[in-house]
Amino acid sequence: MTDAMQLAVVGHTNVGKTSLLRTLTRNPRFGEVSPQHSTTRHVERISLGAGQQALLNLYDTPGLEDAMALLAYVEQLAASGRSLDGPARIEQFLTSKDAGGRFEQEAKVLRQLLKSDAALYVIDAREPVLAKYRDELTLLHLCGKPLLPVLNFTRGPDQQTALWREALARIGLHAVICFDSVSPPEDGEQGLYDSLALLRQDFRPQLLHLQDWHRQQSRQRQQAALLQIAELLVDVAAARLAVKPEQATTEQEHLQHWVRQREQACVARLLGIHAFDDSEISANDIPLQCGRWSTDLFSSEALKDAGIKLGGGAAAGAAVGLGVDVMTGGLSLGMGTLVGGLLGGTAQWSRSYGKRMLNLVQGYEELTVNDAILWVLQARQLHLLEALRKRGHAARDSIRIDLISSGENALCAPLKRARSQPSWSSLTGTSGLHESERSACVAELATVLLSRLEAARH
Ligand SMILES: Nc1nc2c(ncn2[C@@H]2O[C@H](COP(=O)(O)OP(=O)(O)OP(=O)(O)O)[C@@H](O)[C@H]2O)c(=O)[nH]1
Ligand SMILES: [Mg+2]
Repeated sequence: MTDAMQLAVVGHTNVGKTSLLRTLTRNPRFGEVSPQHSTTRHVERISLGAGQQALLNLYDTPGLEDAMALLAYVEQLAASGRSLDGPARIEQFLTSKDAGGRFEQEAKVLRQLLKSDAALYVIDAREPVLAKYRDELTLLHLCGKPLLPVLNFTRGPDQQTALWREALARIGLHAVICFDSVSPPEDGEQGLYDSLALLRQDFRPQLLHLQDWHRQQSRQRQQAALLQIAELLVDVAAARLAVKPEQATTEQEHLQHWVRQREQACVARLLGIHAFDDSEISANDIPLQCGRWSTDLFSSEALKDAGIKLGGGAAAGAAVGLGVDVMTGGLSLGMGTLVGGLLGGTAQWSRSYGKRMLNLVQGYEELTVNDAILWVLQARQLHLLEALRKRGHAARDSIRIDLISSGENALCAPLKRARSQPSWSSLTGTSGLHESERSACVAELATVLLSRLEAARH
């Protein structure tokens, strides 16, 4: 078994060290994050690895506050004795009285760095390159460990990335990573591990392994999420309630309520798959509120958000607040077809349609969820999936979703198939929930959804 790489995360106070660790480990509950200075008071470890094997141990450290004073102190200690190299000077400081006193926080950082294989030096890229940061870097350099500067807060308008790159290059730090912990770049982790592997070739196998593991995890998350969305859509497309005309209004509300809850369950599962906690999202406004959509599914806003034009047909029906199609024997199918069907259908045909035909003949109406609503559900869930994929686990604001037109509004083949299988819906049937044709339909739909996602990404 190979040894895990030990990586310290260091830097000035309040630059986002703990936030970076939350994003790198996809753990929104790691450590404490706040806008106050000196939030992290102790070194804390968190590991990344494939299965049981830790490949990378990351160490969160307290923020450096007064590097200027500490550097002067270290220089003064060195001047009073024999000449020592950098790490020996830091060791000398760590055994001094002040390492347990006024420089206690700084001592924790330097002690951890001496024990580590390398460090990420986190920078708030909105800050100018001040003397205090140069002193921090001089002190950290004394430990003799490779430093990889990570520019955080790079998504804002007032960042000084170019100035930082220039200043870092002047002290020999040429490999610099831009990694905003709230909106990390696509493949940001891969770039970070590539740079670390250049700084520490001896840990290259662990870092390559970690990259593979990350890619695999990301594929698994996507597949699990697409299957959840496909389950939702099949469940809703297949739902079919047979009601007496006088119960139609109440049952319509019942159907809408069930669909809303079913959508919420899918949102919760997508958040879970991506390790986001819905209580963490309580500060959200638009469009997710406390993990719930703020726009009602059965509203014209939801249709517009999903890029559905409010023309005629299904979309217009959904827009006036129904979202439910009502089918009656006389309206949707000729009586002759119905009766002929009942008499002459095959066993398979009778199972799918026989009961429905009987319902219609016996004066029942059938309620189904409108095509436009299915389309809104699909668009909302796919957009949510994309937003979650790009969201850092340090993010504390609302989940923002860029709703774009989803192209054609026609139902794909697996959904059309689900339409005629009421027993596939958890609302109206239980008998068909575990049928292999249903599972095949869900899997096929997940593949269609993946191709739609990939087309939208390009
Ligand atoms: N917008 C934005 N905010 C961030 C980012 N990174 C951190 N923050 C915020 O900055 C503040 C400080 O973040 P922390 O992660 O606590 O910083 P730290 O470096 O660990 O701070 P100390 O432990 O006090 O040294 C928090 O309010 C974070 O939410 C970022 O990339 N973008
Ligand atoms: Mg911290």
